[in-house]
Amino acid sequence: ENGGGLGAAVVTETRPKLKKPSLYRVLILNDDYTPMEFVVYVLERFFGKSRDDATRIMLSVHQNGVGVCGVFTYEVAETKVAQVIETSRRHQHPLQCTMEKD
Ligand code: NFA
Repeated sequence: ENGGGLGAAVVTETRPKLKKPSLYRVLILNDDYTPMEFVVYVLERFFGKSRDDATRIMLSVHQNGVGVCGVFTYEVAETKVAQVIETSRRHQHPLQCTMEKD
C-alpha cells in the first residue's frame, strides 16, 4: 500500500492468481465381447453424444483399439471412468475406460 515510505501511497491491484485446471482425456478401449449397441448407449448416456456421434466414436474404437469420449477436469473424468466401468460390470460386459492427461 505504501511503496516509498514518505507518505506516497501506492495502490497495487492484486487479482487472485487462478490457475487453469489440468484437463484429462477419457478413453474407451476396444474388446471382442461388448456389444456395439451397448458402447453407443454408454457414449450417449455418460458423454452426452448424439446417436450419430456415438456410433462414429464406437466404430472408430472398434477399428483403432481406443478412442476419446471427451475431455474433462480431473474429478469429472474420474467420475465418468467409474460410471462406465460400473455400468459395464453390471451388464457383465468387459468394456474398459481410462483417462490420461490432455
Ligand atoms: N469390438 C466390439 C464388437 O465387435 C465392439 C466394441 C466397440 C467394443 C468399441 C468396445 C469398444 N462387438
